[in-house]
Amino acid sequence: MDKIEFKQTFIERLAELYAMEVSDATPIELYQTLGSIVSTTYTKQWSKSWQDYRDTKQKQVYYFSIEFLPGKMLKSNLLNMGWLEIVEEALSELGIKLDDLIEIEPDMALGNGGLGRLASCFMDSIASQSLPGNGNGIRYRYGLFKQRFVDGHQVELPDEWLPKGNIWEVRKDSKAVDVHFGGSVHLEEHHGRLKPVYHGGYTVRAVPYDTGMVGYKNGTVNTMRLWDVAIPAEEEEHYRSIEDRRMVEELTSVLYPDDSNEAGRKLRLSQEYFFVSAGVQSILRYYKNLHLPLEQISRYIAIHINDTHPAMCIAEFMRLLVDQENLKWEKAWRLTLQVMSYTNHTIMAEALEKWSIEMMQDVCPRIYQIIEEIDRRFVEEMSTFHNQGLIQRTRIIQDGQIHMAHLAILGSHSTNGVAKIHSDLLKNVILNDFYVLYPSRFNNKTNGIAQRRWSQLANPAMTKVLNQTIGDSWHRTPTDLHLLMNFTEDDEVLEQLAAAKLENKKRLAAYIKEHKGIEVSPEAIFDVQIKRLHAYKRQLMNLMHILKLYFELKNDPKRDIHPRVFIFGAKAAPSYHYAKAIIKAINETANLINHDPDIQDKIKVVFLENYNVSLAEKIIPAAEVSEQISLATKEASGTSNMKLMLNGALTIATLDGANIEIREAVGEENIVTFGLTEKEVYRYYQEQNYRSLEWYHNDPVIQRILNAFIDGTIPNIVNEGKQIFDSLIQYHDEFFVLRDFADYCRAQEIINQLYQDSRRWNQISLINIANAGIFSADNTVERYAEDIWQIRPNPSSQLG
Ligand code: 26M
Repeated sequence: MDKIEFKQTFIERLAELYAMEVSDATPIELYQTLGSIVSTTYTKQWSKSWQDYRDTKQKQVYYFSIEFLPGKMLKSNLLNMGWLEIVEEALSELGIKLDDLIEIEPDMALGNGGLGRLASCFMDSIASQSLPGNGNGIRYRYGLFKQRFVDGHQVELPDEWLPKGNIWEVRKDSKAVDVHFGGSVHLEEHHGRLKPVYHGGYTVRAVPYDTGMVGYKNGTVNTMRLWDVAIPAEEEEHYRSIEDRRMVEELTSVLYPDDSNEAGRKLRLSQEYFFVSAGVQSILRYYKNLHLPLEQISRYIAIHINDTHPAMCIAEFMRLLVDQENLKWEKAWRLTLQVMSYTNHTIMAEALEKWSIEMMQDVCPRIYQIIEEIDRRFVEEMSTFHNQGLIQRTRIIQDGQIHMAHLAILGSHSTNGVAKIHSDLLKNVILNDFYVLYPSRFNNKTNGIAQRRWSQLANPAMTKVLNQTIGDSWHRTPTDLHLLMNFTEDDEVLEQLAAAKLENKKRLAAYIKEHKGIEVSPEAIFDVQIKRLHAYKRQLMNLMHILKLYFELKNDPKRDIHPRVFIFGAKAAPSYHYAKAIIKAINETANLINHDPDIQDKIKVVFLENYNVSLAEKIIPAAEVSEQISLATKEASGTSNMKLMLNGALTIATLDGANIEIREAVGEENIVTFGLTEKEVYRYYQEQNYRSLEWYHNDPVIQRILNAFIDGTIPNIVNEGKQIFDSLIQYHDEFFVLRDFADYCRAQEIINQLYQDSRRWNQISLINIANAGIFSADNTVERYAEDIWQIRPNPSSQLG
């Protein structure tokens, strides 16, 4: 499609849809028109992709995830179709700014953070690598809450994204499946086999909404299938009361907003079974239509379990094979292991999913029976070779609870962590008992990011410099960013990259002015911490360092520091009071410092509201310092670290998660690390000799800062300040904030010094960009495809 053709099509489509001309149309109408052209264009490739997969019987992976976090899709679809530039120019010739239309689309925010965003980065890369892969999840009517600040407190508002119209989804009533909940089950003998007989309970209909996942200039369009719930027409009489109907509707109404705490709610378990059962049933229906022997299903189908939330896939697959397809248990179990694989995303104990037997029996009694049988056979088989201690620690059902991670590991052929250190911790510490039993199942797949979204799409200024300097092969081969290493001494390139950064900083400064009314200088260092608010991520340590600088400047207004803007973006789970206290403390500190004339704008603190994918796309290109300061061992991988380095930010980091691999990639001169190491953290655990109180008593700087939380220095935080103070002193500072604080301040001073030498800084920035290529999710999914899923690129995709 060329520009003239596109303009023609645009004018025609606008007339067809709205009987309007460009000059009369509102931005929403223009957006809908553009979206309609984009989606009708890729629809042909979409049906061709799945027909290819079906007709040539290619093995496909199904990525089961209770969260997907794609953000906005218009620009990324344009980019991947190779249309971005032409459309931008054509629209501008029609007097339309593409960026204005892009802003209209609501973010699809059906995820909390890292895990959901990773799933969406994978969807992009799977399609871009021409791999036959599908997403399977839930179409929540409300995504992650919208965050507002009222007097510095977080307030949550519902995310009503659907009424604004989702132009990308296609409802497929003909592909609906039924899911049964509740009631009771007993087994009856039937032709020499035990068959389940169901009593009571209720059946709901799962209706899929499919969204095209457009690959990067390769003609591949895959499917992300999200399930909505409906009452089956023939079951209407069972759902007479309003309560009954509401109970059904509730199933897909809202995303649980907690990414750290397993609350054990029945509705959550029902959501899990709902999308698992719908997904697995529809996969099996597809496979049976291929008319291949069931025994060979693992040659054609792989199912990936993203964290334990979809772990019931294992039991549901067994149910269908045994109850419906009449396979022998042993054969069904062999197939299940071959088909299933699992990724672990956290070692935080409170996030590990467990369900009580009663609740599982209540929600899906047949699934409970099957899990019980898996557990029984495991204990029986292991008893000949292994000691009871090991068996009791690894079995699925313990103390009346079902351990979902145990189910996921025992019922799959692969368990992976998301960064080297994390995978090693799984093997050697957290899941060591399982590693002893099944060493070959364990592997690492370091996370990656959708590189094109986080460079070309979010940062056109930098992209332009890169294209002029090293060509554009890095668009498809991200490791070609390494070509930039030939320019570490090229002043012109260094200046151009710095100019691009300055341009992005100016834009962010304007956004900050508009949304927060805070004036920040684009000459200041833009220091960014963007991620969910969590104690282990230690936003509090960042805040303490800000207070340290503040007190130093109050004492000595001439103190020589380069002006800095500290930028935060973070949502706290609504029930996570401690995290909310930290938000309030940051907001009040921001107020205090930003309005203090003594500070002369040397430090500014900006907490941007409602951090989401779209806001990330505004902040990251302008960032110069990337705060990755979790306590070592706690952040499984992190992915904002990768996005920020790709955009030329310097990382200030603990040796945690993927930070370690970032350091390997850039070299230790080009990252600033600090803090306890994994070994030191574990030594403290072993010897139980960390006394945070001593660090408070022995360090006057820490004392002054902590006192500020309780002595009124930071205003309006009487309760929050006390809660924070107590967490560090009375409750022993679980995440070693005081222990790491001095070293963190040392690292921050290195950053300050480095920035004085702008050439050196620009070089380091360039080196970070140059070495970000290995963190492309294109690479990551290639490893999954080869090592775990055993799927290959579609031979008939049109690469290039
Ligand atoms: C639990 C209970 C109820 C509702 C939601 C949850 C829940 C949701 C998300 C629990 C955990 C969830 O995700 C954990 C997560 O996001 N982990 C992050 O995964 C990223 C991708 O692998 C990593 O980069 C991060 O380090 C890791 O924290």
